Amino acid sequence: TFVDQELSAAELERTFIAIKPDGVQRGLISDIIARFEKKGYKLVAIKLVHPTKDFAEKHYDDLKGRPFFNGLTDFLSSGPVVAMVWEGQGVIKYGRKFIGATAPLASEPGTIRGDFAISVGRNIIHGSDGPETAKDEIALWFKPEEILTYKKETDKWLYE
Ligand code: IDP
Ligand code: MG
Repeated sequence: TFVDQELSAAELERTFIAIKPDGVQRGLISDIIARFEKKGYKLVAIKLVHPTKDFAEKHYDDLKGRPFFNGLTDFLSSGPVVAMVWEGQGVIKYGRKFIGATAPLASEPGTIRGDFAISVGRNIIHGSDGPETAKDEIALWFKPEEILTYKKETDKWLYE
């Protein structure tokens, strides 16, 4: 039966999602989590972290040298962040669709940034932009033992 099957590699795809300090302060944690949860994605790791400036610079390493880098890393390290790993088929790409465009005013209504944010420097959520960054970001934010593998009864209603 399905429940005894091993999950396929696609179903085990994982992405790193973070609710930035503005999303936490504005009380948007549950709205954001609900969207991933209701889609059918599986939460496999979660913690509240207050990143240091140094850690924020590591996270945004690829943006070093951009004019907004200092403000961005100051902001990410300004308060608690909800760090998560979500798992499921297509979760990296679909997670980005859920989030919307980098600039909230360019994000469609129905997306997280489209519905809840206005300015690019306060766009409330981060999501990995591809398989390589997902792998690197998960490894940066989580120890392997903090990421759980488990079955949900609903898996069989989500995947055929
Ligand atoms: P992403 O979060 O949609 O992947 P990136 O280009 O990776 O966008 O940039 C990371 C973060 O840096 C953005 O989410 C946004 O908060 C901030 N950012 C990007 N471009 C600008 C800008 O032009 N001004 C201010 N902040 C920016
Ligand atoms: Mg990015």
